[in-house]
Amino acid sequence: MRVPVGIVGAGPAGLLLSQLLALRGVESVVVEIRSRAYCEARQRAGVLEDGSVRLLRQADVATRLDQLGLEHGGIYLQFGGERHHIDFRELTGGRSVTVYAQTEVVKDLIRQRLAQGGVVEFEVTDTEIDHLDTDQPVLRYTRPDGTRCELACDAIAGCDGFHGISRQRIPAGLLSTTERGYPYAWLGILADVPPSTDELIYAHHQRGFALHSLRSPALSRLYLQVDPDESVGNWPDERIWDELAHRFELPGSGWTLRQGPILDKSITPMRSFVAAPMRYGRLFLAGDAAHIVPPTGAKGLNLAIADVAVLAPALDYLLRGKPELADAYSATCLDRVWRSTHFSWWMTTMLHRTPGADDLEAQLQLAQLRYVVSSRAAATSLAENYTGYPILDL
Ligand code: RFL
Ligand code: PHB
Repeated sequence: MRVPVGIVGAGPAGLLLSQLLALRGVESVVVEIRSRAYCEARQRAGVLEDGSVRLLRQADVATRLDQLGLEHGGIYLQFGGERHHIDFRELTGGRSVTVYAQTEVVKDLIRQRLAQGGVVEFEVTDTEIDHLDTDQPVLRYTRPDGTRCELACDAIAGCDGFHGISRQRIPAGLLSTTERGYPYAWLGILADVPPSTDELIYAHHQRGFALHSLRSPALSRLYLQVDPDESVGNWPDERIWDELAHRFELPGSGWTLRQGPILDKSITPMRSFVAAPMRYGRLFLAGDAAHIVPPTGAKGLNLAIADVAVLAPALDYLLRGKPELADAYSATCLDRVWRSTHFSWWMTTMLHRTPGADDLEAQLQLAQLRYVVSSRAAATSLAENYTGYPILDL
């Protein structure tokens, strides 16, 4: 079978690429190793930049986002027993972010692709990509019923996340990778309790970082810094709530953390990773397949969306014999990727406790935090980075 674009992975990058291509009249097939239910339930990101929201609207997948997304005009930074508001709207001339779960973005995209006759093959096995140095790369996979399929493509998009197969297909000598692991992880919970805050709280604490986020007026999402080799089994619900309450405590303020049933619990390692170039012949990498940022700056999902906003027109033109945008794809994306990599590293190292670090480090973090909340220039820099950089219009 022939298809113009084969897409590996039905995460936000692969699904949105398929949708953006469809709007340009370019057909694609998305193949995914997991089930639809699994993809729609995997708890991950929650913060969309303005540019991401605009792009999802242009892609015709924002009806629920516009109904249920919660616009947020700032964050709190908490340290040394004080909580400070950073007002994004005021600092950036009106920019904000929207809290809307990645699970919902994925549900919206899957529903729209299938309703419009798009092909998304779930629960495939043995995905292979081949003939990448020709103009006719091949995507092979096995359907759940055992049928082996082979697609002759004009281009393949590797949107299969950090652990996927696509990046591995780029010859080692042609790919440079830059990586750092951090000596901590995040224990994340989804809790059936209304948020205890009107804006996200990023808290620096001697015992480690904590983040209070949310999913809806009725659901809270919270994170705790834990050791990288920590297991969920060591964290019964009561221990999690005690630790969260301690790290968010504001003596004398009357503020308390509401507690409720924990619906989901998981531990995420933290790393910065960039692979370059994001292209080899007719294979194009997008999203986590090419780069990972620690979640502290809320950039991973937004980067995946920004990549495919560049990739869709690049592929459309490439297929019509105009390779200029495809040739510029990697460099165009890497600019934003490195800016987000720096911002995420900066937020992460400013807010987390490094095990074994000396007192100088903690004092430097506090000095930086005091600077951010007292200097308009420093606060504006944080606000500008957090709310994001412009995304290409379709
Ligand atoms: P995904 O979502 O990992 O999707 C890749 C898909 O490819 C499939 N796959 C394969 N399919 C076929 N054949 C194979 N051989 C395959 N191998 C893998 C996988 O099953 C999967 O379905 O990557 P994508 O699309 O690039 O999207 C990236 C985002 O998921 C990620 O960057 C964000 O979730 C990161 N992130 C955050 N980003 C933000 O912008 N804002 C946030 O607030 C934010 N918070 C977070 C986060 C990530 C977290 N975790 C758990 C990593 C919070 C957390 C806790
Ligand atoms: C989330 O809501 O999951 C979230 C929010 C902000 C972050 C990371 C994750 O920096």
